[in-house]
Amino acid sequence: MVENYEGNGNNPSSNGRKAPMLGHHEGSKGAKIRLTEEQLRLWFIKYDTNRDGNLTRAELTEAFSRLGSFWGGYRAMQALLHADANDDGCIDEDEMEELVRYANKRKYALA
Ligand SMILES: [Ca+2]
Ligand SMILES: [Ca+2]
Repeated sequence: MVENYEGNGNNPSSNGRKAPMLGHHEGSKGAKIRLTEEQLRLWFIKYDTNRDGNLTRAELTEAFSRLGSFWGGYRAMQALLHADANDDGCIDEDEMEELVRYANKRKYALA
């Protein structure tokens, strides 16, 4: 007979906060903070460097690179493929939501 050790649902850690401390030994980047969709939106808006309301591929590349992506240019291209609905090569305000959703799925975090 094999006993089922997961039989009871009581989690002994549920009454005390058992904070997972992973930060110090996880690479050299330290703790990361996940960005919310709203923060991502503000982030991308910040990288609309010429303030024309559109994020070009160059601006997206910079934004993704600063998010810690080693492949900012590649990410920018992928983001455009996902979010550039009218295929004009940049993200306008209407397409921003989809861009944010795409970026959020990649789980970007500030180092
Ligand atoms: Ca722009
Ligand atoms: Ca577009």
